[in-house]
Amino acid sequence: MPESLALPNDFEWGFATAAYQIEGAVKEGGRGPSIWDTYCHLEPSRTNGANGDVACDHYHRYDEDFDLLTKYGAKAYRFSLSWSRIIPLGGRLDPVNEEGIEFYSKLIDALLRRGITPWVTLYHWDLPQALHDRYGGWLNVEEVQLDFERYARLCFERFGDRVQNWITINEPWIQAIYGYATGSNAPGRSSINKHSTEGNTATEPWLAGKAQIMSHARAVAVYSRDFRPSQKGQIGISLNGDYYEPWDSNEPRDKEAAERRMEFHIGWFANPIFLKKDYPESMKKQLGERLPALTPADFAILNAGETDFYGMNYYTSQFARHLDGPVPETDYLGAIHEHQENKDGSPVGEESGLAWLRSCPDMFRKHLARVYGLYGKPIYITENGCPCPGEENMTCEEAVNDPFRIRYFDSHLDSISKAITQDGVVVKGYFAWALLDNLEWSDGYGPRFGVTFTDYTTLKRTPKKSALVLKDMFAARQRVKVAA
Ligand code: GBH
Repeated sequence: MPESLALPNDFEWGFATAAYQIEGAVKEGGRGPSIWDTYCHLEPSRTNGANGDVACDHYHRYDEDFDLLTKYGAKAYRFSLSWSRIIPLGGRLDPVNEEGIEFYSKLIDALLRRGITPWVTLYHWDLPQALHDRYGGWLNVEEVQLDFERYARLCFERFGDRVQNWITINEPWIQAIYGYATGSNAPGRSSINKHSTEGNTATEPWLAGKAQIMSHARAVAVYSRDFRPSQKGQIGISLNGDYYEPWDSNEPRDKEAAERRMEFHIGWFANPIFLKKDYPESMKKQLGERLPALTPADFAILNAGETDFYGMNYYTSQFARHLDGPVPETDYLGAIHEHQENKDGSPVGEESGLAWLRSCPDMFRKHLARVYGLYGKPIYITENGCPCPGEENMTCEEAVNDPFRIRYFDSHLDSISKAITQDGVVVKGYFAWALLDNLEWSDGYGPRFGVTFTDYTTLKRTPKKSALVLKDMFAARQRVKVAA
């Protein structure tokens, strides 16, 4: 049998962040407000009083942060651009903020100087507030896709000479569902959340989903026609979604429930984007007219470009149990219950520092095989990580000793190696979430996902042990030869 390496030598790896979670400096350099600035300053607070006004102050400290990347041995770094730093009002006829362009340009150069490959996400949940006010933001499918297209084109024009790896949108599912169904993320719209005064959970998330699918499609069409041929880069999208197993493995309806849950999570976006096909049948059946149709004109746009890779944000897995009886109009899970234990009481994985996140490396391997089998594109893990049990209440001295996180990384890298060598899955890169402890959205500054401890009073950064071992974990797997 021929031998192959557990991980290929050109395997890309590094750390990830997102603009609003780390930058701060929200009123500097001509930046306009985003829906997250507004959401974090609502009264009463919906974010435990936290906001991104200062965050990690990365805006002023990026050089220091990139020195950390060098120290950790990272080959690549994934970060997002704040749309409203670049176009403060967001729209296609609105002025460009040259100071914002200049900021990201310097940041990209600072990475390249260190030999670190930039991976740029155009959108990580921070819609310009002006677009929300002007026409309802992600609820206005026709308008927002044109504004996103212009924003994307501008970024390709200004940064594409140095950036060859693009991610259009981070986790459109979270933007649509948390933003417009549960209201637990900006813009906080919901008809089932007592804090939300506006919104319609039965209809709005499905519009926000279509708006993001079409915004992605337009950016990819522009990149394919006008930029990829000369800039020779690649473009993808980062989708979240847990892996689901049936709660009762002997119950066919639970098996269907598990599959349906993943269609509601992933197929919603991946069918149109990667397969150029309609939404999954299960969604059309349950949602009917509330799911805005993809028309022939939409497919013409989807067909005008090619998405090069599947960005996978993976944290955890769950069990799915079918729901008996009528499905409420506000359901967005696909008529299932989610569980962390199966019928026999076996837990899905070891507990981390957050209730929703259990460590499930074996189901990660199955997830990789399922996604690759269905969509057939090279996969980059664009986020993977966890807070350690109890870390929220630790001092810096305690938190830097993070064996739980080290084991989490190690076991998930093993799953990737097995998926590649034994299951034939094409996985080409891995980004640990996150470079720094940062603003965990509506959970505030409590949960710590970073490989670097951030002291939010002094803003001092201290590497945790996990930051320094990833390099060796990759090197070891790149030396190991396995029979293939
Ligand atoms: C990613 O979202 C984001 O891209 C990133 O910005 C974020 O910091 C990171 O993960 C860590 O969370 O059970 O009600 O407490 C992951 C999406 C959002 C999925 C929170 C799980 C649990 C909410 N996650 N959600 S709850």
